[in-house]
Amino acid sequence: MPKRYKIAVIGGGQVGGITALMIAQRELGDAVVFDIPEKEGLAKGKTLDMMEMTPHYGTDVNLEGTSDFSQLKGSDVVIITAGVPRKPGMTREDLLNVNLKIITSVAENIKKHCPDAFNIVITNPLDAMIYAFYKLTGFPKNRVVGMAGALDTGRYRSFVAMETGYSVEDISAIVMGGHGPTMVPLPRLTTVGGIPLTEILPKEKIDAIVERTREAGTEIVKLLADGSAYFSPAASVLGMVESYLKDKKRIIPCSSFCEGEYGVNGYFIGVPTVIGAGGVEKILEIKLTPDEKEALKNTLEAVKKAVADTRL
Ligand code: A3D
Repeated sequence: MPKRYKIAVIGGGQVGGITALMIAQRELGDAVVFDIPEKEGLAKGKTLDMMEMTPHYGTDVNLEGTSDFSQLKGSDVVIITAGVPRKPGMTREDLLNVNLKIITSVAENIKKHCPDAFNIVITNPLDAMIYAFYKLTGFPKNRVVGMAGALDTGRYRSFVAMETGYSVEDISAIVMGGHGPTMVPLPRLTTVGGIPLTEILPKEKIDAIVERTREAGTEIVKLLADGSAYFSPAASVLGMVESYLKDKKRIIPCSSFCEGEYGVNGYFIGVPTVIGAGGVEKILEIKLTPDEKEALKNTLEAVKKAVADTRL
């Protein structure tokens, strides 16, 4: 029988709200937006407003806001955006203590009410929060994944498009590693319409793009002055959700649990990940140059430190 999917969005703030909006625009499924009791009105108000938007898109989806976890029962996908975002001058790690408490409560409740869902964590510091969610729920590794690489790669592709003037559609790239300044964009594997980027732009320009990508989140935090990016993070998670629900088997850089891949054991880190009906179906291992390997080792140290701070 044809099925209508149910997608739970935890946290109805900026990222959660825009994610629900995009789910409705793409008619991916019905969405339930969960927030704390003090923000239930916000979740209900935003989703009602979006319901009243659907005639303009011609999309038939049901959207609801709630502060009752039991309303999430039967969700196929859970997207976790609950948590405090950065303010200017803060690193993602500064959010650890407050967001760890939030993730702990979310994990307990998701385990109880949505034991079979595919879970995507967005809350920062991502490298630590995805690990915490995995440990606290005990869910299998194929059903827990972090959204970071999709966003970092999208940012990098935008900067390449801005610099070259060519269509963003034709820019294919990958950014690996942790979600922070140690991330590893890979210019060697970047192509523009099939042509290596290294043949299109001089080294200094590519280096500048790599640097800007590493600090892209901070660039937006400084400009907004009161929170972090939300449009591009929401768009980035949508591709992951769609690939899972439609079994598309897209290769998306995701924070996936590695057990030996790239020499990483027992940590989530950004790697090329195949997402299909089985969730995280496979991590693709590519041969890295010695410099790239070194950069990955460096980013793994940052991930390990963030994870150690969770004491889990
Ligand atoms: P914001 O607009 O403040 O929304 C967060 C929402 O979470 C608020 O509505 C809160 O009420 C809600 N919340 C707080 N505690 C709970 C709880 N226990 N259960 C459910 N909901 C709760 O922030 P935002 O949407 O801009 O950002 C959300 C998170 O995503 C932050 O931690 C950001 O740092 C993070 N983020 C990560 C990325 C990545 O690429 C990994 C990108 C953008 C944002």
